[in-house]
Amino acid sequence: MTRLSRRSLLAWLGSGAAGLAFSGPARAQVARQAATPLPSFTGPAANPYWNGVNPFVSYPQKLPLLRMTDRGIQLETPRPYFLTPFTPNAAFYVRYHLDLIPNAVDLSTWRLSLEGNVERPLQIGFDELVKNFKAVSVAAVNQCSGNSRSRFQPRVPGAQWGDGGMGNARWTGVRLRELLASVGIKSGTVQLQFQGLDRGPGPEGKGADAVMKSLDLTDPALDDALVAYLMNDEPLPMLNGFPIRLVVPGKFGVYWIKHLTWIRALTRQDTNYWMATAYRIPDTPDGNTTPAKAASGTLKTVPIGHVRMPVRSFIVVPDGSSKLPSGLPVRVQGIAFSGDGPVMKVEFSEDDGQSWVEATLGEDRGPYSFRTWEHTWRPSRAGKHVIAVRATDAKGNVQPDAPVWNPGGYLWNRVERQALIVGAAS
Ligand SMILES: Nc1nc2c(c(=O)[nH]1)N[C@H]1C(S)=C(S)[C@@H](COP(=O)(O)O)O[C@H]1N2
Ligand SMILES: [Mo]
Repeated sequence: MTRLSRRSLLAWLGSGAAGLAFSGPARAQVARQAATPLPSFTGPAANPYWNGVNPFVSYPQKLPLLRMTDRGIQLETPRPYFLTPFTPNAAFYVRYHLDLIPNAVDLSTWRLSLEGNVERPLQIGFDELVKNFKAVSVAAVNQCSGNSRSRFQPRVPGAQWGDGGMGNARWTGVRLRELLASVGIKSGTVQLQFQGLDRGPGPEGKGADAVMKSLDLTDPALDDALVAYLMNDEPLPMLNGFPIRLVVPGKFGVYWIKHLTWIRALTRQDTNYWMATAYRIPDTPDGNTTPAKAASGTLKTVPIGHVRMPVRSFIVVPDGSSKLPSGLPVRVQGIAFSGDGPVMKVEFSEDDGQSWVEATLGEDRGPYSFRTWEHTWRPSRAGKHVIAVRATDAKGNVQPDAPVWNPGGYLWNRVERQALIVGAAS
């Protein structure tokens, strides 16, 4: 983090503003909507998987985002915000499972609780967390495991995300391992459980009324995990987890618990609804299976936390919303990322994935960040073109051109395409 932003946060704490927390209704305030479909959907060469036709909706601290559902709140980031490597906080997507989300947190009484199988249980205040522990920053992509679920064939239930169920930010906070060391994790601990402030009648009732996610104590992803209080050098928007959230670089967003308030050392595997029933993937290569196998009832599954986010890349512009002038070069731009080691290569195809050339990578902002890329494309002819992009990560994983299928609608990372029309010379 920049020293400046940490200093200003400390000043903000010192000013007493911390006790006031944020106000403004964040819940069930379904505000101004624009029913105008997005250009990229209606354009001559539509790619409905970016954006779709959902209405724009405004929530506190947010720019108009695409409404997926409002109970719980799910808002998708429109495509143009992915033109920059860091997704603005006000445009960052939002995903909640439950209805009762906080619209203010009083930092004078709020405490993060470290409990369970620990030597010295701790209740730590926000300002102590900021002042008494070393601040660390990491650029990391937060992606919902169901991002792009709307592509699944056959369709699966769940939020029908286009590609905007993801975002990249610079997260600043305290290393989880350092916090754990300060309370002393006792032997016999197998998992750490994380829980936030939101509540509500969950799916299936039975103990699902608070989202709780757990990771193995020995999971190397926890070495990189932060308890974050800044997002792009500002306090977290309420809808993204104010005052703190867990950040687990490389893992899907479901583990990035918002409004984090309880960390528990467990002596046995967590069997709560959010681990044992929800967010499970087939225990197969790439989490792939078939509808028939899923229906058979014999499919063995594991929590999605057993895997890291597969490598993906996206074309952001051009978006197909207007004809491209013929005879002129086209600057194609996008982003790529992987939860499993940095992106090493991004390739561009002008012929629907038949032949590939290497694109130029942008600045390296760390292994978990969006990596921007660009390519100057000179269309050889007028008419319809389908361009494509694919990325390769440091482990040698390359995006497949075959779609994945599983009943949860998780792990989509097929090669992306964009149809375009190059205008005939006049
Ligand atoms: N407290 C809490 N944290 C949560 C969730 C939730 O419902 N409650 N949803 C998770 C899921 S499934 C995702 S994809 C991410 C989304 O993060 P965002 O809303 O900040 O974009 O938050 C995760 N953290
Ligand atoms: Mo998610």
